Amino acid sequence: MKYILLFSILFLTNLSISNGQTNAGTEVSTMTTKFKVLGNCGMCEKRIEKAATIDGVTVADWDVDSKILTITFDPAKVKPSQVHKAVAAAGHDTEKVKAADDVYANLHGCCQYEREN
Ligand SMILES: [Cu+2]
Repeated sequence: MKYILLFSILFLTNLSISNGQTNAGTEVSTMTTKFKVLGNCGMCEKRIEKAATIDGVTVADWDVDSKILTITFDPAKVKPSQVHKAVAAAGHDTEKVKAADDVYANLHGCCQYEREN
């Protein structure tokens, strides 16, 4: 009986150590989200994607037809709300954050999209 108990303890100990080792690897996990950003053309696309690529954002892709911005980001480094702010600061209204009127007014003529209220 003693031996069985000792063996069980050793077995359980080994098991937990090997589990600890398999979990020790550091993986960077990213998340992807989409939201609407207003804009018109290819120039807007470049401006929006550049503005959205702040620290922690690995991919930013805006679609001119659907007006949807897709971002892939590291949630440990950046929150989507920060990307909304960065895009709005470049002159483009997002679902959550509106660009300042003077920044919008300074956009190239063809980029002055119709604003929603
Ligand atoms: Cu444009």
